[in-house]
Formats: sequence, structure tokens, C-alpha cells
Amino acid sequence: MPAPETLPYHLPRFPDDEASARAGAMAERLARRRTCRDFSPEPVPRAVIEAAIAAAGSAPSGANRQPWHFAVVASPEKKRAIREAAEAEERRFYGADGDNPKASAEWLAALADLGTDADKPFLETAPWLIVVFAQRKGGIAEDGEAQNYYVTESVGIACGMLLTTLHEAGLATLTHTPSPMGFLREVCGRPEWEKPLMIVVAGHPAPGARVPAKAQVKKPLTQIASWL
Ligand code: IYR
Repeated sequence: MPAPETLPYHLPRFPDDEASARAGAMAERLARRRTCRDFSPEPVPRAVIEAAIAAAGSAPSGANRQPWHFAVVASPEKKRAIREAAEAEERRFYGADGDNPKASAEWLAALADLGTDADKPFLETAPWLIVVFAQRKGGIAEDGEAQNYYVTESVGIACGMLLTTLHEAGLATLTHTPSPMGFLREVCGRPEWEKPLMIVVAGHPAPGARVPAKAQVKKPLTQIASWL
């Protein structure tokens, strides 16, 4: 096989103390991201969402297949359809209609500090819902025939970059994962080989929005890293 074509690679080179300062400043900004469940209906320009999706689309991916699709929902009708289907699933999850909850008691206890329930008004209130699909096949072939690799990892990284960029733009975000969420494929008109992974809700926080205090508590570096 001939050697693949290559390009020169340059990065800005910062003095060590500036590199630490830049990383620290980014860490501080990112630590201020909170999952928001109380959104304002205030509009957000489409250009902001486009730029954030472009950032997400620059994520590394298995064999550079870029196995993601972002279905961007702003229409009130589609948002209502998503809310209704998501809440129906969530009512089963939480046992909100008096049936046995699908979630285990342990899971429900783990969520108690977050104060979540089956009501998801933000799915209608927030100006943008970005429904993220993972393409199990596709990428090169539009007919969905080509195999993709490390799909969940790749799309997970892209979602992280999407959230990071939306936060940098000053927007509140929420990752919502109704389960099961096959209905999203139908609402967004996506093919069966795409798996809905999450809804990223984006917009401004409602005036007076509050977030659970518990979610602020992050493990210290000593607990999340080891140095070998
Ligand atoms: N999907 C449900 C439950 C839920 C699960 C986890 I794990 C969370 O961190 C938060 C919520 C809901 O959206 O309420």
C-alpha cells in the first residue's frame, strides 16, 4: 500500500506556566457547567448551535468515520412530540402512573438528590433540542453499508465537545436520555441503523433557575487520577 498523504502539523507552543494557566482557566470555566432543568424560552441564534455542532464534528473517531448525526429540533410540534413520548417512557421509569417503576429502588435513590421526575417541560421550553444519533453503519457509504468502529466512544467524545462549546457560548445544557428512545428515530426521520444516544437540550436558563447542590460536588483530583 502506498504511504498515505500527510500534512504538516503545527500547534501554538506556550511557555510551561502559560500552558498550566490556560488549562486551569479552562478547567475553572468548565467546572461552572451545570446540568440545567429550568430553561427560558428565549431564542438562541441558530449560528451558535451550528458552530457548536461543527466543534462536535471535529471530534476524533474510529477510522475517522465520524459516525454521528445531529438532528436539530426547533419546531414546537416536533418538540411537543418528543416531550410526550419521552414523558410516557419516564412515567414508566419512575412508576408515576401507579405501576411498579421500571427503575430499581437503588436507582431511584441515586436520583433523589437531583430531584428529577417524569415531567420534562424543558423539552418544549428550550429553544433547541439536539438529538444525537450514533451511526452503527454509514460514514463513507450514504446507503449505510460501511462498517463504523468505536461508535459509542466516538459519539461520546463528540457530545463532550458539543457540551463544552455550548457552555463556552454561555448556554445552559442538559443531556437527556429517555429509555428506550427508539421513538426519536421516528420523530427525526432517521434510518434504522442509527441509534439515538441522547438529547442535548440547549438554551438560556430561566430567570431564577436553580440547580441541585449535590451536582456541584466533584471528586478531587486525588480520587480520579493516579500517576504511575
Ligand atoms: N432518564 C430519567 C432518569 C435519570 C437517570 C439518570 I442516571 C440521571 O442522571 C438523571 C435522570 C430522567 O431523565 O429523569
